[in-house]
Amino acid sequence: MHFALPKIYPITDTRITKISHAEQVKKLIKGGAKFIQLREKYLSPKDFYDDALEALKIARAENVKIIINDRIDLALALKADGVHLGQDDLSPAEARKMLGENAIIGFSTHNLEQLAEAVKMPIDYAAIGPVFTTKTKENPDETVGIEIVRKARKLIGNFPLVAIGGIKATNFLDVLSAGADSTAIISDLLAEADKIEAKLKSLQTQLNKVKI
Ligand code: TZP
Ligand code: MG
Repeated sequence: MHFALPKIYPITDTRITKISHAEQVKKLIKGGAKFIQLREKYLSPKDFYDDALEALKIARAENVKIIINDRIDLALALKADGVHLGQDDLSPAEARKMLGENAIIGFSTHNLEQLAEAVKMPIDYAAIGPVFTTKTKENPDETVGIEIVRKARKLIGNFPLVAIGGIKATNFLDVLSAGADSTAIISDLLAEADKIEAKLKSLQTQLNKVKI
């Protein structure tokens, strides 16, 4: 693997924050983020492209990696570091063909069957979720619970695993202890736009106090 998954994996959201992806990236980088996913479900491709291009410029200058949710085409046009794909997006195999060996490709799964299939694909990490109830995703799959993280870890050995969905300051350490390499967090990190940096730092402080 050519990159290390951070234990805290921030994902941007313009509806929650009411600020641009670029502004969120600035704040997240100040908070210590090294790897960020841009997730945009509502802006036009053009508006998202412009915002993401700005975000990428900021990230590049700080050696921070940016991957794009859903859109291989935009990832390619933006020369982003990779993509995160869902079950209904173009496949990871297609993404690998288009983006090349060095791209970071993540893939979402919602149960152990999908996860078992995912680890055979040309991906850099698999995500599983929603672990807990989430309000951020429209029409989320069924909540899988923390137990599935333990089962997922047993099933896939040391394959890189991200847990997502309803993860917050009060439960992320439990999710990491259950076997996730990384916890992807949206609303708990972004709820107050002017506190994003402080929030990420406080998560990191919590993390530094324990051995996981
Ligand atoms: N995939 C599964 S749950 C989810 C996604 C994108 C949303 C996670 O958002 P939050 O606010 O951290 O629950
Ligand atoms: Mg998707």
